[in-house]
Amino acid sequence: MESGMAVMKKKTKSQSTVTSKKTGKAEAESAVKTVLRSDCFRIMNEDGSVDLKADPKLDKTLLLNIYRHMALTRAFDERGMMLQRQGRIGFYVPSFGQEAIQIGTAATLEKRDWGFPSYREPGLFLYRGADIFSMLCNLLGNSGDLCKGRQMPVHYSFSKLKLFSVSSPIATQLIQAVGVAMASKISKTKEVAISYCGDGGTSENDFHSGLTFAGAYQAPAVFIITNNQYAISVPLSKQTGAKRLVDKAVGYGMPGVAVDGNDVLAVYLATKEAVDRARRGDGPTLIECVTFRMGPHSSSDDPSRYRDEKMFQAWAKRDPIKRFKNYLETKKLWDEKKEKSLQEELKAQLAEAVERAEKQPAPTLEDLFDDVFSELTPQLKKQKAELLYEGELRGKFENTSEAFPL
Ligand SMILES: Cc1ncc(C[n+]2csc(CCOP(=O)(O)OP(=O)(O)O)c2C)c(N)n1
Ligand SMILES: [Mg+2]
Repeated sequence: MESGMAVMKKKTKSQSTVTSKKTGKAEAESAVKTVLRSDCFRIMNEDGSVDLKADPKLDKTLLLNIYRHMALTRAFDERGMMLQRQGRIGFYVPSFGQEAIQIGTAATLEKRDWGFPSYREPGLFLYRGADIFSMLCNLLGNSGDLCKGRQMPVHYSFSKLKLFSVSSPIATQLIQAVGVAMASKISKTKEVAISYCGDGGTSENDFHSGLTFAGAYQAPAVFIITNNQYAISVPLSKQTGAKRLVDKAVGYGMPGVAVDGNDVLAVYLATKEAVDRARRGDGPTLIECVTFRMGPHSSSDDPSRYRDEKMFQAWAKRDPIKRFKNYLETKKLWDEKKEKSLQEELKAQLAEAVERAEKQPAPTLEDLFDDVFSELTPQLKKQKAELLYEGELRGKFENTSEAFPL
């Protein structure tokens, strides 16, 4: 079966006639170089090779765990897109090409720290140990979902892992993170709050409010901007007049670092320094991770209408997983045999979880009324009785599969 990435690529190619402005290969290459600015901190060269003098010599177990979770995130995204294309789920948001940012940052956190992801960070959940079965049940909206199917797909919620529920309105998670960080400072627990938003998210008031408070109160917070060049179809050039998103840090009185977001070692080191600084009581940091959104905005989007295929090809050469694999191979920590066995293991793990998740029954109609009020209001009691009566007339679990795709 073709991978989700391959499917996206093919689709883009066949529809590339829609693109109004064509870029030559060389132009695309130079456009990538302009985006991956020279001020971006990086450890690995674009082919994955590393100047051994600059090798951070991270622990072998950590390196392999990072690689495994980057591969798992890719496999999960591919599975999510395939399930959506097959009509088995209604909606999915892939994070293709952004694995280094998700896993490189997640790997710096301790168990006591807090994560406030956007909808494009499945890897943060996976690295913190979220159960794949539960994540799939969220996508299916069934009774195995911890939110009993009452959230949108990809809006995971794992409070036990100290990961806040994903919210759709962009950048709202930043002010939530700052609130938790300020609580940590007041109660001296040394817990750090990390939050994520996109380049588009930086235009939101919540970005401004969050960073203003964090700067003023020196909250132990780390802000990750995943600058993937697009907010749905809106390119970065239409998002801001700023030359670099990281420059916004100055206005909020905090240090800012720009990182090559396709270099997992650089992402890890920059975030680790920021997390350590926050834990020491030295305040917040803004990190701009520069990358490219390799997939569509969501399963409902068709990027070939506003992006040139050649940009995709130029960025594919800097694929963060390929790049890190090359590094591990150079250090004799990885080879094709290990790769094959990892891919087979991930495939089997996902297939088994999908099979189990699809067998979970739908949530009950009663579930709609739970968990909001300790006692239902008279109006809700009336609505519940009416709905249950209607449910009985129709058959409680009517087939709603015709309703997809959304
Ligand atoms: C407050 C708000 N405005 C608009 C939207 C619609 N919307 C959903 S995603 C998105 C683009 C966000 O882009 P970016 O922050 O760059 O994140 P990315 O999707 O690239 O990860 C928009 C405008 C929304 N969800 N919330
Ligand atoms: Mg974006």
